[in-house]
Amino acid sequence: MNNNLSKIAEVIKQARSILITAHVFPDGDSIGSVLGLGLALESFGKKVSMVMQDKVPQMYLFLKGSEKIITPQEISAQPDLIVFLDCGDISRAGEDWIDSLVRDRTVINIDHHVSNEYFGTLNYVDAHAAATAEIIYSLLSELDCSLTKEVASALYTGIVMDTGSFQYQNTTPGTLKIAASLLENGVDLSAIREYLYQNKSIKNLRLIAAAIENLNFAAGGKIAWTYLDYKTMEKYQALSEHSEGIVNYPISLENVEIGLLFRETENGTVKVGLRSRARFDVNRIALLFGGGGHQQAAGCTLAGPLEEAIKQVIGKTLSIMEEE
Ligand SMILES: [Mn+2]
Repeated sequence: MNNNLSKIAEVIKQARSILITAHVFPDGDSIGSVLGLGLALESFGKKVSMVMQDKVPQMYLFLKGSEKIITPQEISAQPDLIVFLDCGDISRAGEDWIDSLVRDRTVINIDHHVSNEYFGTLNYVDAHAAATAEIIYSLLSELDCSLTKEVASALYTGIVMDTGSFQYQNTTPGTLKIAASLLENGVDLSAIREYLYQNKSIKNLRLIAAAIENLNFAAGGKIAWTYLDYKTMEKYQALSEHSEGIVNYPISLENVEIGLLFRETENGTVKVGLRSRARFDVNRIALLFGGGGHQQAAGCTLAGPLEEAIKQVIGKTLSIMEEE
């Protein structure tokens, strides 16, 4: 069950030391939400620790305050409140560090994934919010917090990235109103465009080329899938962040209803990204393999090997497509 945002604002106001975290392999929304809330709470005089298990990808380092995001090993303060952002369950924040920390502490869970497990002491999950950053915007207005340029830019980045620049189905009139208000509060649109879209590394383009080379089809062209094996990642010395966005290529083709990217990691596990148009719910497929996400964008991880992961996920995708 959801608590209301005013209750959550109340609990935040009472806390002195607050730890804010988000999911592993951080994306624009998780980083933007952590920074938006973290910087705003710092301005209230709170002791804030912004913690992420994985490094902030290069492309987001332009956001002011990103240098304050620390790893779990660097945590020095004992928080009296822990806030999870953009995490469907506790383990999304990582392994080995978070479980002992949440024990006996108040946990606030703010998220927009349909698959959210309501694991917090207080929960606010809005699956209709395009981004967690959208919810943070509303929370900050509950807190009567005026938006600085830094906070507005962080939240705007989260919304831009989770809506595919306001293209995806999740973009609502409310999303655009919030974006408008963020622009009014000093977001520098051309700086954000350059950092997010005109700042790609050659490694990213090499991986796109490889993914297009590996493109396959099923269900008479309604499913398009591709893969990046670890050999290819190694060949270009690419990190997982260099494969960001590639999952959108298969779904960009005409007549394709579901697009998938399979990426083999160093330890042999396979990360699967799924995208769909309005007609199919890829969250259902991701859930079958212990993952989750949204109707039109979801993900999961399989043990591997790569060929076996492809066989299993494409098999389930075919049967779900037949059902719907
Ligand atoms: Mn998100």
